[in-house]
Amino acid sequence: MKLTFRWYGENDPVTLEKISQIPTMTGVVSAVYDVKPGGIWSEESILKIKESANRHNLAFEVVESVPVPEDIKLGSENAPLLIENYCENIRRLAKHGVKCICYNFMPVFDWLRSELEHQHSDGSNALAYDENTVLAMNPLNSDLSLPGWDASYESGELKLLLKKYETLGEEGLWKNLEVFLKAVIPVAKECDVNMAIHPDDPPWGIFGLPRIITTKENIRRFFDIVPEKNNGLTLCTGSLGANPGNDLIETATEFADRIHFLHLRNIKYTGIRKFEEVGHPTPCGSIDMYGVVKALVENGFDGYVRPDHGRMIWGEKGRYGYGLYDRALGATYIAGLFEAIEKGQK
Ligand code: DNO
Repeated sequence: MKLTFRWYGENDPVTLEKISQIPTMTGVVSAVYDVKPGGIWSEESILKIKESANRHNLAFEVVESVPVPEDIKLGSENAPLLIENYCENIRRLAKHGVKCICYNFMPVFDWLRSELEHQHSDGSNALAYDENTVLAMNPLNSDLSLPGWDASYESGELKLLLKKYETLGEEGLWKNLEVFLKAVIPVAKECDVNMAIHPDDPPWGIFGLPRIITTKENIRRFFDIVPEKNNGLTLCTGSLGANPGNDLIETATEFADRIHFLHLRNIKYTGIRKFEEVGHPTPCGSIDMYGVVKALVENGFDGYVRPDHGRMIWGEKGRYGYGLYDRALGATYIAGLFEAIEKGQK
């Protein structure tokens, strides 16, 4: 496996130097942040990330994310043109050494949380989710804003989008995903890039929005649309694992050869559709981190791995989920898990 760390670019307070000091770190996961979804990334911007990373002995082989614009997900009139732009981004990224692209097909919202600074008793804080609180913030019935999403949409625009997706429904979204995959995966294959869809977070529909990358059965359906290795998955333990009905070990075992990117995050269930994010090690939460890694290693996983969201600890303030300290602790824990499991196999 290759241990990586998310880096939000030159303005990220978690600098490349700090990232490079984390033991066994091999590369950054980043993106071009100043182009709107659907636009084409300049080679200059791509090269700039690569060269900055390389100056710190870090590779830039994973992009998270090349966002899929709403018009592709909705199958709007301009979807074919936007899909062509998407393919062009794959070609350009491949040309500069990118080997894996993470993206998602979640309508409107990417991740959703009810709290960004949930206080833990030890003085740390983290992201948390409580369905009752989230439902009370339904932007269709209220003007309450969702934590993390306040500035993203005008309320009128958001309501319109929600209505369009309600009409589209799950099968409509599957259809548009199929159109996208059938155009994009052949290009990825030609460029030797692995596409890795991120599961929906949380993995169920909300506010009437369809969500489809939610269960093992749906992931199997997703793979069957284009049965190529390049049509792969980002296994995100915290996202899929938010539904205790999702057996992560079974999922890891069945799909190991199609999992190109692994997001390791632990969460603790505190009720029905209620959880908080915790430290990465298994005993901190409800996810069997060891079990997931073991299932992957035993089934030949050899992809990229990154610690996902960390708590804010030691007084750190920063981008929610993406501070340095707790993610760095997570990284060394992950490196230890892999070393022990891989050596134990021999
Ligand atoms: C949240 C991340 C997601 C992820 C996208 C991938 O912290 O895991 O925003 O990057 O869903 O497209």
